[in-house]
Amino acid sequence: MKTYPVERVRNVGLFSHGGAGKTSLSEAMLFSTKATSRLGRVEDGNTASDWDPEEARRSISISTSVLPLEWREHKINILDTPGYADFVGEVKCAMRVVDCALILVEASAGVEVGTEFAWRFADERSVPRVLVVNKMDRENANFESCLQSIQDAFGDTVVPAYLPIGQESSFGGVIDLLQMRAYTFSTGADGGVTESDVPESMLDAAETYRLQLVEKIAENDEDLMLRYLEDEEISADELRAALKTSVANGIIVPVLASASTTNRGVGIILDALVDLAPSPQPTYGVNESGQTVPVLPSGDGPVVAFVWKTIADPYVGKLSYFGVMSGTLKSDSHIWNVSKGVDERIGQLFCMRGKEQIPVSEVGPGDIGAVSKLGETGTGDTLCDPSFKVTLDGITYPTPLFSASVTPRTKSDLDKMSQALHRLVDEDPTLHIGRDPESAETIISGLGESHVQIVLERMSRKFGVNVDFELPTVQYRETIMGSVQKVEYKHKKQSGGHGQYGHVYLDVCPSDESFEFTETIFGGAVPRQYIPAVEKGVREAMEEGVLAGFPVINVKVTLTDGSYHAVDSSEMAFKMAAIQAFRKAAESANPVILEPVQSLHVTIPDSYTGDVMSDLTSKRAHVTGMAPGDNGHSTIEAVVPASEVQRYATDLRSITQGRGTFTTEFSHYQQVPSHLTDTVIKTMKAKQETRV
Ligand SMILES: Nc1nc2c(ncn2[C@@H]2O[C@H](COP(=O)(O)OP(=O)(O)OP(=O)(O)O)[C@@H](O)[C@H]2O)c(=O)[nH]1
Ligand SMILES: [Mg+2]
Repeated sequence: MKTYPVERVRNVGLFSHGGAGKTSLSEAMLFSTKATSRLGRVEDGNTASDWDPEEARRSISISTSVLPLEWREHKINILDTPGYADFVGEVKCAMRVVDCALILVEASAGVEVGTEFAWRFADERSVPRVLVVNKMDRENANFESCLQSIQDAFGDTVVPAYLPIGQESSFGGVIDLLQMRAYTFSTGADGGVTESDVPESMLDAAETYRLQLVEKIAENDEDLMLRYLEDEEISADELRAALKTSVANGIIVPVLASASTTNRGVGIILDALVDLAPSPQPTYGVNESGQTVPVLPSGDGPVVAFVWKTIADPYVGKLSYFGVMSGTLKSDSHIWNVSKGVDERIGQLFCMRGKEQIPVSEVGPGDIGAVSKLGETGTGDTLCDPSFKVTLDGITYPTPLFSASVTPRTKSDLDKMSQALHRLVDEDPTLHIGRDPESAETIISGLGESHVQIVLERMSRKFGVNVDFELPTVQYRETIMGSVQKVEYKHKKQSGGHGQYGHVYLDVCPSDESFEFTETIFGGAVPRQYIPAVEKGVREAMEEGVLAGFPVINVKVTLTDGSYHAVDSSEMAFKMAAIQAFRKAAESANPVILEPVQSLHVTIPDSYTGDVMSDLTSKRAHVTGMAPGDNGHSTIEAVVPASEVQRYATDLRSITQGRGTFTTEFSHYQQVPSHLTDTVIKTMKAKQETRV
């Protein structure tokens, strides 16, 4: 593929709610630009973008693909992102490097939660937008009501630039409102169009929408406004140029219409990307002295590149995808990773098209490429010329919402698991791997249940590591509700050989502290040097409670009396006596199980408050407050047992169709209700047996 000057490059991300047709559109674009010779179908698992076997199997995109194509002497890098909520990390990474967000909306559905997220992420980075009403050929497709839902959701910056002719099975063309020309689609899937006058029957509608569009354009261009008010003739090209400026400034979002699986309206979209979408723009970085400096997309400037994606390819190893913000990155060169403070060798550069790796000798300003085998570099890092060390903005990722504990199936899985998990984290910054110090479980956390499931399937397929996964063990605790005094235990072994003798009396009662230990020994009943051993014994006994083996908290233990043997007493003997005495005391001090309680902050559109509240009640939650938020959203504050919300990401998503978000953190412990205690003990015992 040839190198294009920056003003002829377009980096365009496809974003939408899951299933709106992004991959199908990218496939039609590749076919229309002759980058591919056949029109693949998502259902057949043969699209260029959904090349990962998991994607083909599930007919959804899981990670972002880069699909470069050439149209009208321009290079358009299409980034086809996943729409499924669990893969929002991929969406954020793509949004970080594109200069235009092409947001798709299904003509029969209107704005959905995925559309709102795409719009919000584009807002966060002020990325210019173009909207496409796709699936115009489908049953119940309705451009007007779809447009209404978009304008209701996102305001009047959204205006149609093209009007569809017909819808559902009669979707046969579009009207270019600036030129007032109609383009009728050919019947085949070749993407051909025939230009003609606007059909009589649509003239009024087209005039109305054209007026809206022209007024919007003129509103944002003083010269044009003057000429418009003086009824001066303004050419379509002039209007288009002014529209392009307004798109780049985010003040107009033009709407187009298409049916991507039948390749209708796709050429029009490609034209709009050339004519209306911005080319790569200057950005800013922070230099070594902390100043913000401009980074200009010029070919002969110092190289500055941003790594926005990493994949662990089983064959070429680590592949880092980057966008060049300044200069020209060359194969067989060296570059400075300013984020990690290391030099990196740049070997072979690639232009990626789906899974295809097209070797290139250089990647110019504003363009997107990939390089293999970088050492330390990860997603979010800035690479730059050592003479111009600047750091570019990183990427903020959502916090994990679902955790699972993973257990390798075989010894060889165990040997390979840790490395495989770390390669998966390299690929997916929204994944977290940890080890629970208490249960010794390996915990993987992600944005949802299917996210974790798919990642583990990927680990099995890509790295041959098979694991089982389940919800992590809930960190229960035990404590006592009653007090007991003078609990005695004598540890005595004096049958030949070195004897053991340790004898203690303990008072045990509840405490607000996690643990308190005191002694009121009188007259050296227990020699001072053995008292720390008694405390040690009590602490050891508290590691495994008498009810279910959970750690014991909130107790006060007082060593009140005891006796010793001049020869047979030892630290070990007193420790053993203390362990048994504490266990005895705990058993008779009304031991109970405590469950961890989380505080939960749930933000939802007001319309879901009732459902979310009743669901929380069914989870034994206690709502502590509710506060109105922005845009008709409210935040519910609650405390809820941790065991009830291990799958809250899934539950909240289904209650609110993915519009709810939540954060949670540990709050306190509370007693497990008596009717649940047996279940907790049984579950824990069963888990312990499987581990042995
Ligand atoms: N009738 C019709 N079906 C379409 C059109 N575009 C996509 N589809 C179908 O809609 C389904 C989803 O299409 P995809 O292209 O996978 O949608 P996507 O936005 O990439 O989905 P995710 O990657 O999961 O977010 C597939 O069954 C497509 O065949 C269209 O314009 N018309
Ligand atoms: Mg897709």
